[in-house]
Amino acid sequence: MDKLLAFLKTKRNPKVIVLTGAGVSAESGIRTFRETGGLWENYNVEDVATPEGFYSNPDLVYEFYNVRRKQAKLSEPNRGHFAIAELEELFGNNFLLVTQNVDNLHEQAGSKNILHMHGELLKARCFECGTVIDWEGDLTSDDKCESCSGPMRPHVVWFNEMPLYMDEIISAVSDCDLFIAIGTSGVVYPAASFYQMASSKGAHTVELNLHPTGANFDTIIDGPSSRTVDMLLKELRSVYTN
Ligand code: BV8
Ligand code: ZN
Repeated sequence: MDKLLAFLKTKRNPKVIVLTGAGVSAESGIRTFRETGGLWENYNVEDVATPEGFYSNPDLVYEFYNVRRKQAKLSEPNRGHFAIAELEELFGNNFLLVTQNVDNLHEQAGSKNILHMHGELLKARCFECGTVIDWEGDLTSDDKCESCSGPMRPHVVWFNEMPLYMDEIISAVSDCDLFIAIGTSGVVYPAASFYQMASSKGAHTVELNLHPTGANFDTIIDGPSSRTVDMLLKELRSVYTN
């Protein structure tokens, strides 16, 4: 952490970005994707998380997200989510949370400035007019858009679809002082490239993961995020609590 603290002492009001992945929700009982027991062990990505998969078997895809929506609704935020919300309190308007997660555990833990770049499980979107509405129950092919009666889909970004808020994210990543990736395997692009983008503009990059991913972050803290975010928060408070 010494390198991190030395860097931060040169920054009075640092702009901070946190990028989270499925690992942050793992201790809330939500399965990750690529670990043992992960989602992709039981499902073929192409069948359930691509537009082609949807068109060839919509009911399988509706059901895949209905199962995950039910699971997400039964889950509670864990200490890692709450500690990330406290990071936002520490840095105020200079803080942005970009999440790849489609659950709403960050919101439940009090995070405010959040961009769900891969969409949100508890929302549905009209295929025709793009209207996005809250959706808590099961979604099926019978459900139609209230505005134009078009068919509805989960408001989730599938593979080979453009993630959401990319312009906003890229400009924030290119302008941040501290980039913290928490609980992501760094496999999925473009999210996986953000830390290098931040680093190339002079940011200090930090990885919090159960096991280091091998990516070359400046600071690496391994362990469960329910513990490691608090470790980082303590160090950051020692520099920034006025
Ligand atoms: C796009 C929503 C272009 C769906 C998701 C070849 C090379 C490079 C790239 C590509 C390629 N071929 C195709 C691509 C592009 C592709 C991609 O990156 N593929 C990868 C797999 C090779 N990307 C895309 O398609 C993206 N779109 O590129 O569009 C385009 C351009 C122009 C016009 C149109 C389009 C879209 C990607 C979004 C796909 N949707 N999710 C759903 O959720 O069902 S991705 C999915 O993966 C989730 O969002 C998830 O969040 C994300 C990343 O996974 P992680 O969150 O990192 O989860 P994972 O299980 O992998 O890892 C968990 C980590 O947590 C582990 O490291 C573990 O150690 C750690 N952990 C576990 N427990 C804990 C912990 N850490 C801390 N504490 C713990 N307790
Ligand atoms: Zn519509």
